Amino acid sequence: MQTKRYFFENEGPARSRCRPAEPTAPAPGRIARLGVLTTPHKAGFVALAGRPNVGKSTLLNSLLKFKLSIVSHKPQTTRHRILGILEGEQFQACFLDTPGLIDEPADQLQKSLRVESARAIREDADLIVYMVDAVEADPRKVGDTHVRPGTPVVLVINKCDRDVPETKLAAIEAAYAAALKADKVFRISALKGQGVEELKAEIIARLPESEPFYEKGQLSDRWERFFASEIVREQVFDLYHDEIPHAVAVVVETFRENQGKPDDVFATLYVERDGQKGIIIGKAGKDLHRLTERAQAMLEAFLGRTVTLELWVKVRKDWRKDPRSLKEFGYST
Ligand SMILES: Nc1nc2c(ncn2[C@@H]2O[C@H](COP(=O)(O)OP(=O)(O)O)[C@@H](O)[C@H]2O)c(=O)[nH]1
Ligand SMILES: [Mg+2]
Repeated sequence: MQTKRYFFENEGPARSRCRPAEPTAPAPGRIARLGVLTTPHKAGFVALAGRPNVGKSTLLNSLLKFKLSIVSHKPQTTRHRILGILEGEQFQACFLDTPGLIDEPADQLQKSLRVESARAIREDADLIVYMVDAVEADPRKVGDTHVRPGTPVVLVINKCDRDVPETKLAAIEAAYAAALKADKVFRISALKGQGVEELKAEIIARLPESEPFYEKGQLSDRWERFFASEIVREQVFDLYHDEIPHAVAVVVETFRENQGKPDDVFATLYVERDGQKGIIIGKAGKDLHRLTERAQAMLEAFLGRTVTLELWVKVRKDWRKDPRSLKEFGYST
């Protein structure tokens, strides 16, 4: 089995760290040592764009055949730009899963999510995979797509496993393809894997010639502790309702590998009000216990080793409106 590595030293924006400072001369089909002309290596950044909940993270996981990005049926689950690397011998596609383009941000956190998404689309992408939901999309409300003129766009209509009339699909396709100047359209189901291989082939074909940006074999640029906090957050989205999941930030305080014993992962869940703390913990701590058990099992499956997960709950009043707390919890402001 291929070994998975998730992290790269010195976390930071992918492009600033990995792009060469000066453009390098194009490689016109490098000559291998024996004088045989080899196919040039291709590599590039592919932004997954679109509104929250259209299925961007599901597509990323399907492309990677590995669950890297957390998914839930509730909107705004993804809060960070997540890099997922798909590679072969001659290519490296660096996917940027974005939180999504929220129409009307309600607080500082949502504003930050929107800015982060727009930035990934504008600055980092060699190719944009713009996704719309076959059921929810309204061809009359295309809105601001944030796509920079000149960036190639592939339009993806997702959730085509759902029952949607052809006339509606055609109208969505026409409206979005025109607004985005997309030259290719795919109808897929990221959930069922329908059309994903064809989309993948198209993406790889469009990558520019380039050396790899990341060491081969690497799956992401984040530390394992980042994925630990995401896995806890995903379980919060799964187990709690209404406003609760949106009001929770997870900070991993300790991630310690222990020789011959389970790793220690200690994390704090920040909520906005005392009442939310009570709900997370539940009667006699029952709900927090269930959350801890489930998140621990998911984390162990992700890491492929045993861990001891401990969770604490603290109140940080209205943290979603407070730039300092947002920064402390790892959100760009
Ligand atoms: N029926 C159907 N549901 C999907 C499909 N892709 C994603 N979903 C669901 O849509 C919801 C949002 O997916 P997610 O990947 O988190 O969307 P994101 O916010 O764009 O990243 C989840 O409940 C997914 O299971 C699909 O192809 N078909
Ligand atoms: Mg997502």
